[in-house]
Amino acid sequence: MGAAIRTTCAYCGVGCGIAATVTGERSVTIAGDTEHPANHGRLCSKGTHLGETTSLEGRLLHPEINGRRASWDKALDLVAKRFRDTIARYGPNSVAFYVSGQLLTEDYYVANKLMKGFIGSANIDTNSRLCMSSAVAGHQRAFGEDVVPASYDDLDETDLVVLVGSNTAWCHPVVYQRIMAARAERGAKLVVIDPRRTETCADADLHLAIRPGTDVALFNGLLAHCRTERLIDETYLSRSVDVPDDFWGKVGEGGDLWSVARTCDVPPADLRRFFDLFAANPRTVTMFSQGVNQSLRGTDQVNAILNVHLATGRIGKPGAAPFSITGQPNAMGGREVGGLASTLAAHMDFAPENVARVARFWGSDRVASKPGLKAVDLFRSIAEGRIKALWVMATNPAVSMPDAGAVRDALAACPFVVVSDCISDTDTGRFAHVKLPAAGWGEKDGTVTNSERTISRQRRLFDLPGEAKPDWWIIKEVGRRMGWVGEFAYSRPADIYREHARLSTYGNDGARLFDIGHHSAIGNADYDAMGPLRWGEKPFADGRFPTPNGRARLVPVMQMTLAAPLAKWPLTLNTGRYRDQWHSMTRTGLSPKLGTHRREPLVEIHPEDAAPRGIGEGDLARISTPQGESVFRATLNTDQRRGEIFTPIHWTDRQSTGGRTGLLPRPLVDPHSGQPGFKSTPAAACRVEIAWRAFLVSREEPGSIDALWATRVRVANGWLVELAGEGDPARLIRQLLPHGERIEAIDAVRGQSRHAVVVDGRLVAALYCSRGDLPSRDWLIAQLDDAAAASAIELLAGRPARPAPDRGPIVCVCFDVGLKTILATIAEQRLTSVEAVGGALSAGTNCGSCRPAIQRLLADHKEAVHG
Ligand SMILES: Nc1nc2c(c(=O)[nH]1)N[C@H]1C(S)=C(S)[C@@H](COP(=O)(O)OP(=O)(O)OC[C@H]3O[C@@H](n4cnc5c(=O)[nH]c(N)nc54)[C@H](O)[C@@H]3O)O[C@H]1N2
Ligand SMILES: Nc1nc2c(c(=O)[nH]1)N[C@H]1C(S)=C(S)[C@@H](COP(=O)(O)OP(=O)(O)OC[C@H]3O[C@@H](n4cnc5c(=O)[nH]c(N)nc54)[C@H](O)[C@@H]3O)O[C@H]1N2
Ligand code: SF4
Ligand SMILES: [Mo]
Repeated sequence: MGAAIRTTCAYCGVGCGIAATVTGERSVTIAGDTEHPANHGRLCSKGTHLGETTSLEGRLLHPEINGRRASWDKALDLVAKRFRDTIARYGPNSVAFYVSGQLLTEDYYVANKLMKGFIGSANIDTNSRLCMSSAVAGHQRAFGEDVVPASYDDLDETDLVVLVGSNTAWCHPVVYQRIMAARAERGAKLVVIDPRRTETCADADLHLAIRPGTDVALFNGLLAHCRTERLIDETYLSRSVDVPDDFWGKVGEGGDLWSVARTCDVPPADLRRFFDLFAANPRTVTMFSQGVNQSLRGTDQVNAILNVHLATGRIGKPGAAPFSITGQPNAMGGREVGGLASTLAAHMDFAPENVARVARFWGSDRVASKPGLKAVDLFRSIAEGRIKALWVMATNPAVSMPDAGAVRDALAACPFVVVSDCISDTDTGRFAHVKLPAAGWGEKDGTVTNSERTISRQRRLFDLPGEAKPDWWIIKEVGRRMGWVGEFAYSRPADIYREHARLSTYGNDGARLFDIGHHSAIGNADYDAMGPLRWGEKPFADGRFPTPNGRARLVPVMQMTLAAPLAKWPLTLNTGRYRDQWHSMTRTGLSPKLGTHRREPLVEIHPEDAAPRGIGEGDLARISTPQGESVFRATLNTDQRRGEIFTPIHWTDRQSTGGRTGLLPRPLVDPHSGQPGFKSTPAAACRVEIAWRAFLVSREEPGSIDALWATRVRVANGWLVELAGEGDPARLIRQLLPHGERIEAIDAVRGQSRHAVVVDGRLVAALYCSRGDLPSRDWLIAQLDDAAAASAIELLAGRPARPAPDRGPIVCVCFDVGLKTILATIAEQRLTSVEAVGGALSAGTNCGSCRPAIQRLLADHKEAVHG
């Protein structure tokens, strides 16, 4: 066992530092890096369980051409040739790259340079278009440059945190823990603005469950209130901010408290409380993410927030800032290299002087001179046959693009599709002519930049498996084979990082804040040893902004009138994330621990919307939109607003039959940023009539399942598949059960059957099918353990002869503590704090991701007891 290697978490934009100790060929123990400024040693459930995802299960280990293994030489030559030929025949805009905030900065830089610098097209867009392009566009409009003027330190110094459209407790858990610490230590206040009551609201002072899409009205209302209350910082405005002539007239319209409350559909007293909290606490951090960005008016919503901060001078000061928090581990690094189709490179746009500068720097006379196609338009162009060769890297657009069905059609129609991924069978990979095996987390080496502009190293822990190669290597090899040998002569990530640093400072006489010129000549050893480093220490602290006149701008934005619901599509579909899964589950889906938090994709629906549709708790519901339909298990709760439903984005074709969200959202985008409005799609819901339901517990992962509904997650020693269908399940059951000794009980009259398959005394699979209830899954899953020794009678009963108490769904995945256990202990021991629950059960004392859930259980209990 070697010394711990310092690296950065694979997942979210918090960018936590990890101390990883390699313990075997593909095994590693993970601890938080106590010296990393992003987390000071903390990790959430996903980071904590990274060690469960480093096996080679499901990995793509060799290049493939048309599904057959091929050598790297053949595959790279083919990619270079097809791109070259397509460009020769149809011009540079007939090809495209679709890349990702999950590439390292070095990978991203090379991809951007190849497309914009040498192919000569800006048709390189990234999944960050779906994620934060509205924040980028909002920053550019207000500040002149895409700079996030906040850092996590601000959370330690602020008196008020406003979370807008952000389920921080689940999606940025370590930042959430930092907010909790600020509350405990300094009494900082917390306001959450989200149409849903999420776990992030568990410990909030105030939750405003606004009508979706009314954030502009809310923040314009707040601004008008600030004006009435004389909270506008006139000195700051006159020194640092341009205010358009008609600004106050425009944003003040409809600004009285009652009409804002009506538009946002919140109690006026709650709104008043928010305004008062804002007035009382000049040190305010407003943190926002997808509830703001993923909207047809995302950019305006961003500017509505920025306006309030600029007008009250709450920016560039300790504890006061608007804070767009990034999603992916290197979303920010992608913005720095300029990987969006709408930017050129190193925070430069396509102004002629920038194009000339970058052309000089890269030594190319073909640098793209205008923006390329943004993601939704890019896939539409593929469908229309205008783009004829596409290279997808580190993203799964067949799942994550809006109207994913149409995206699949486009991929199927595209004459040449290359997919670089570490996983062999992804929904997008199924459309690839060439698949290239990329190095994954723990194998690659380079840098990422997190939400607060801190650049950290990801370091290699394992040897490259099979023939996998780092993305930067793959891209530069294609560049060289397309004819640009000297321009892509990198032999290590440090070579690329130095060039990236030089470009950031090249001809940059302070015009761009992004400048890491001090790393232009960093040596290989220093790069290897590099610690975390934040660029732009305190942006805008001097009241100067990177615009031509040095002043920021207030942008007059207006609340758009919301369309009335359509008769055929009376509901609004909101989509988002689960705490313990990451996007299309290619990696978190490998972890049994992470599989315990949510085992199925659920549709959350208000009881009063469910009742008239005959949908009950646990029923299957079909959600349809004009784009497509999918099936989810219904869960009824009043955390949802009436008229709104919520589904998770994680399950794919690979993981399910039927339970996919990606097919549903409409492909409409924000006019400024091109970001899709994923959070509100007109939808309908109905109950699905099923003849039977079943579940399968199995050591081996089953192949694709031909049932009405089947969704799977990883469990300890195997898989759990939930199934439901019409007609007679007998044939499907035969297909799903592996060979071995069968123990069976079939009750045809009651429509029940139970099957267990045993090989050498070990349970290899169990399938329970019924018209009604099914036994608990947990005990059966535990029987996959080699040490388990259940009798045939117990296996058929689906429970032990002397049953242990039912723990309920697992809340704390680190210590396997169930909901029912926690509730019982709270009641028995009269516990009143998360700490006390931790003391009694250990729950919440490791990674802390479940602390908001425990908080919520305590609150529910208190309500139940005190009425
Ligand atoms: N566990 C986990 N963590 C992740 C990820 C993951 O896949 N899993 N992905 C990472 C990535 S890439 C990203 S981008 C982030 C996303 O992080 P978040 O933005 O926190 O996550 P989401 O669940 O997409 O949506 C946030 C909230 O926006 C709310 N919302 C919907 N409509 C509106 C509206 O009109 N106004 C307001 N104010 N709110 C609205 C939704 O109800 C939802 O609760 O998470 C990152 N972290
Ligand atoms: N309905 C709806 N849709 C959404 C969203 C939503 O809220 N609602 N959110 C959107 C947002 S914010 C985002 S960020 C996207 C995310 O959507 P995607 O980017 O499609 O999601 P991932 O599953 O993370 O895809 C990453 C892929 O890269 C692979 N990979 C991992 N590491 C590497 C590597 O180092 N190299 C290579 N070459 N491959 C690698 C993984 O195996 C995986 O297949 O989804 C968007 N789509
Ligand atoms: S908050 Fe969790 S997922 Fe995000 S970087 Fe930290 S450990 Fe990783
Ligand atoms: Mo994202």
